[in-house]
Amino acid sequence: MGKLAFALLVLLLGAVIAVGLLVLPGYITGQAAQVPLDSAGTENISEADEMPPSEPEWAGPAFPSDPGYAVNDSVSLTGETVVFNVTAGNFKFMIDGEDNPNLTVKLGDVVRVEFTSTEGYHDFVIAEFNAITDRVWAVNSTSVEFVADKAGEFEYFCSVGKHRDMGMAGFLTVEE
Ligand SMILES: [Cu+2]
Repeated sequence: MGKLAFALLVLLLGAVIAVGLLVLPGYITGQAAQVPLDSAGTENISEADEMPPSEPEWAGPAFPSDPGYAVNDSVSLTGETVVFNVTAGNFKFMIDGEDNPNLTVKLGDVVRVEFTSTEGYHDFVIAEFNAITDRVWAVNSTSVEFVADKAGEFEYFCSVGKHRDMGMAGFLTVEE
């Protein structure tokens, strides 16, 4: 190999390495900067990871799967249907701008929850009544209806990921 060819090869290698050093770190940090942030400034990675679009249809939580309409015989229906329009975001439920409001109904009421995700991927669950909506992405709606056939205080929550622990929970009070 001639000296000139060797010098050119060295120059070429040097140029390739220099470009690699300059471009690669910028590329990597550029990728990292693209992690989506929610309004609170926290990283949104886990939520996106929880439900890749290719995941099979959710089979539902491991709660008893009796139909939600199995009304306790000793409870007489009031004939009233109470409708709650609940929206969900990261990471709270809202009704009329109030976060995780206390819901109150009477024993024997039919309860209907009209549920809309305005941000992220969520559901609405009250395990004791087997009340479980579909899981929906923003902006989509679903609903669930059940009979409040037990008196007491029952937690409603989002069963997606750790959303319940992250603040997506409140209470339904069923008054006798
Ligand atoms: Cu959620």
